[in-house]
Amino acid sequence: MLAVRIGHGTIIMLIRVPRAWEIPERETTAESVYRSRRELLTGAGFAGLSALLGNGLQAAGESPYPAKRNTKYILDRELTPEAVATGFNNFYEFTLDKQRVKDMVDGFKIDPWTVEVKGLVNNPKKYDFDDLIKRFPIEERLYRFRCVEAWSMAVPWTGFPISALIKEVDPKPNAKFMRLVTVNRPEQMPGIRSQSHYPWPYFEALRLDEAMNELALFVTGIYGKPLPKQNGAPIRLITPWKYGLKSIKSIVKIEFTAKRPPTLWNEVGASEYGWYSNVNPNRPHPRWSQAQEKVLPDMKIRPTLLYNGYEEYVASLYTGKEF
Ligand SMILES: Nc1nc2c(c(=O)[nH]1)N[C@H]1C(S)=C(S)[C@@H](COP(=O)(O)O)O[C@H]1N2
Ligand SMILES: [Mo]
Repeated sequence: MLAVRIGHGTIIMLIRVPRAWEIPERETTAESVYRSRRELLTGAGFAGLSALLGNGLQAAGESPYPAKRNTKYILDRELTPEAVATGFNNFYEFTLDKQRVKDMVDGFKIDPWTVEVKGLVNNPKKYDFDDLIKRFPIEERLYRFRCVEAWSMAVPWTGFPISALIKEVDPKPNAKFMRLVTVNRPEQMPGIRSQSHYPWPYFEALRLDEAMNELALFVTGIYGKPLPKQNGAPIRLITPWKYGLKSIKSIVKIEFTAKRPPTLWNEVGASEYGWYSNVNPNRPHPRWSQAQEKVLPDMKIRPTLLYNGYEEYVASLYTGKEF
C-alpha cells in the first residue's frame, strides 16, 4: 500500500501497487505468444502483408490487439503499470472514488454501441462500434497523460487519429468545432444520480484544427487490449497536450458546429478549468500550482512540461493566451 496526497490537499488516497508476481502468468503468456506471432509474420519482409493480415484477422473476428506500435512517439519516463492505469480512474458517472470505478462498471453495457456523427458534415454517419474499429486502422502510441489534479501517468494507448474520421465525414466549410458527448445511462452509471449537480451527460469539444492535429486520437484500447470500461470503453478521446478532463470517455455523439460548444468543466467552473485546458506549468489552478506533477505509481515529483511536452506538435495552434 502506498499513501499519496494529491492536488485537492484534503484528499488522501491509498493505491495498492501489485507486485509483478501478482499478474496472472496465463495473461502475459497469451499476449506474448500473440505478439510474437504477429511480429514473426510482419517482420518477414512482405511489404503490405501486415496490413492485409490486420484486416484478415479482423474480418475473421479475431482480435486486432495488440496493434503495432507507432515508434514516432517516445516517452521520457517509464510506462505506468497497467494495474495502476486501470485501477485509478476519473469517471464521475460512476463514482468520485478513483479506486472504486473499476468495481462499479460491471453493469455498464458497451455492446452494441453506436457513435453518431452529425452536424455540419457532408457525410453524417451512425457507426456501429464493431464496424468503426475495422474501418480505421488502429495503432499503439505511448503518451504522457496529465490530470489537472497534478498527477500524471504514461500510457500505451491504442486507437486511430481523429483526422481519419473527420476526413470520412467531410466537414462543411463553416464547421469550426467538434462537440463530443458521453453516453447518458443513469441506470448503469450510478454517479449520474448521486452527483446530480453535474450537467450530465459529460460533454467536451475541440476546435477543428486541434482535432485534426496528428496527436489527437480516438482510443479503443490500452496495454495492447481493448479499453476496460473504467477507462472509457469502447471509445474515448486522447489529446495528450491537454489536461485529462478533455479526454472524454464512452463517446456516443460527435457533432460539427460553427459556434464554440460549451464543455462540462468549463461550464461548472470557468475560473478553474479553461475551455482549452492545455497543460501549462505557468498557469496555476486557483487552488494549486501546476508547475510540478506527481508521477504515478510512486508520486515522484517532476516539473510539468508546457503542453505536456508536446510543444513541437501543437504550439502553432495557439497564441499562448488560451486557457
Ligand atoms: N465521461 C467522462 N469522461 C472523462 C471523465 C469523466 O468523469 N467522465 N474524467 C476525465 C478526467 S478528469 C480524467 S483525468 C480522465 C481519466 O482517464 P483514465 O481514468 O483513463 O485515467 O478521463 C476524463 N474523461
Ligand atoms: Mo483529470
